[in-house]
Amino acid sequence: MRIPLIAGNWKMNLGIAEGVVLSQNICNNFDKSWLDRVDVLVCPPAIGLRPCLTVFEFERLKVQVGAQNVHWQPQGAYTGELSCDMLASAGCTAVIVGHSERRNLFGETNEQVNLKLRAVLAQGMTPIACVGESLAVREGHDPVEYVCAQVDAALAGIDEAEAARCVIAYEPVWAIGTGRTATPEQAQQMCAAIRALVADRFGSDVAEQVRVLYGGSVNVGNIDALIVQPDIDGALVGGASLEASSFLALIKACA
Ligand code: G2H
Repeated sequence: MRIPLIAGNWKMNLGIAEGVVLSQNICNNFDKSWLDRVDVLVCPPAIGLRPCLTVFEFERLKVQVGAQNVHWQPQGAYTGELSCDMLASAGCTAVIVGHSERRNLFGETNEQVNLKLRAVLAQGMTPIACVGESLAVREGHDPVEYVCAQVDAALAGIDEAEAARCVIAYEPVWAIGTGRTATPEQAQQMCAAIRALVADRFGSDVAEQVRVLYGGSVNVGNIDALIVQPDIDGALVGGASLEASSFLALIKACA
């Protein structure tokens, strides 16, 4: 039985003070019994990781913090980058890798996503590997084949135990921040295909453990129809994670 995961991706929003206020507002209205049924993660900008985690720790609320990106090398001359060890030292337990904004705006390749995912696993943290097709791929090609190739590349070179610790987030690029969501059926079809691919590569036991999230304009109005899909194990949430009220409503809907 997979426990759903609601992960908030704050992207490049909220400075330290604003992030602490949002974290405190999440705590103030959080029903702790939800955590019996759903895992909750927030991914602030890197400077907010430790301050936000301090709020959750002070309130004794087991909300985890994760990073939005990482470099795969342990240290060295990589100006502006952060290593897995650095993120772990800030209390991070998860890292988003291969978000479409990283792929499209910063040229991140499938090979780099794989290096990052393997470094995150080696550190003992949870990688959240993002995959998803553009509108051009959805309309002109085979989106399932395209997305499964991204998953295959992201998970290359890892073993079954490592694969079972991965989270995969299906985020169709055409649904990100656009207000346009995939229908629950479209999302389910792709998440099922991803799970089938994991089963083919790592076995059905691993496929039953891997959490597959949906992301792309998830909000209070569409979460109910998404979370009841058998292969959707939660959501990676951008815009709706920036307000405590909407983020809490999403958590409650999955609890
Ligand atoms: C997709 C998602 C979070 P939003 O990028 O990863 O953002 O919910 O704003 O579409």
